[in-house]
Amino acid sequence: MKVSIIIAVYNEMRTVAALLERVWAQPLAGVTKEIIIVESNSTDGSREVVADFVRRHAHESSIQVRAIYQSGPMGKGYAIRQGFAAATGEIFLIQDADLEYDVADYPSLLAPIMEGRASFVLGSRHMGADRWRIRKFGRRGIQAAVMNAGGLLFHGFFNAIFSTRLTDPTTMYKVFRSDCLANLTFTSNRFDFDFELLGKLIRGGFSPLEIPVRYKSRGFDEGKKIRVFRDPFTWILAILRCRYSALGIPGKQPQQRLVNQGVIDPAPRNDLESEKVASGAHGSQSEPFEVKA
Ligand SMILES: Nc1nc2c(ncn2[C@@H]2O[C@H](COP(=O)(O)OP(=O)(O)O)[C@@H](O)[C@H]2O)c(=O)[nH]1
Ligand SMILES: [Mg+2]
Repeated sequence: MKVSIIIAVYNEMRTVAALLERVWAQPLAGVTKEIIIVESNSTDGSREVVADFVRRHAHESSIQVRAIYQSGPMGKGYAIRQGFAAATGEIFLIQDADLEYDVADYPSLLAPIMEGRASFVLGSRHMGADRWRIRKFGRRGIQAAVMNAGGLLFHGFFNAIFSTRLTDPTTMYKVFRSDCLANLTFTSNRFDFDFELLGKLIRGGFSPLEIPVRYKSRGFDEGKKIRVFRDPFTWILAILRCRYSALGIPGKQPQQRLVNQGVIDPAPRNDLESEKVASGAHGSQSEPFEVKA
């Protein structure tokens, strides 16, 4: 069995090198790892870190590493969807490029799928000790408390709309058999994609199994990219839209086609020539891609 670990990276210089090495080194019994990094032309050096990681590991046969280089940031959701389109594993696992979650949780997240007990697993931050105060943000206690309360509000809203009792619908760790996506199409580009993916998988008949995971929150001063005055509205819309609109069964709805945003290895850099390639202006390396789901 192969697991595709899909990592969205934009301006994560503080953590991306450590995260990639941890993902690489995390032992996984019984599965092959495929690491797919989607990088969006970071301005802080993250692209060079990704390119270096890919170069160093390109010739390993045990773990496949690939990068998709976008010409600019189009949102985490867009990046993950592009990763899905390139992934070849039987299991997909979404990983952020920060260190908020712990890759040591991979084995317990994958086990239920590998053993055939579940098709879809969520890593829940709300099942362990200290389960309601997951964000602390050091001295910014009030900000953290507001975020914690907001998180619970959204969880409650999601559960009410979908008639579920999930403890952590907004977790990053969404792990599922790739064939669960077979009949689904997606349109969300930012963090609303989290809700769209979850909602559509649930409507597709895959109810998630929740497994407790570790979590150490980072604050906005450490690179968090959610925009408090922008993103929550897109989440409400995404929850309502994916609960009440068509699921996107092929034949009834054309597949989402996203053209000329990605280039799969070899790594282009930030210079002019690579920009042309990355934007699909010319060159055989430029491949339009189609979201598989
Ligand atoms: N490739 C890419 N990654 C992004 C973009 N926006 C956010 N990300 C990544 O998405 C992940 C989650 O972002 P983060 O701010 O930690 O969100 P949170 O943990 O859900 O609050 C990080 O790895 C970001 O680098 C984007 O436009 N492009
Ligand atoms: Mg994060």
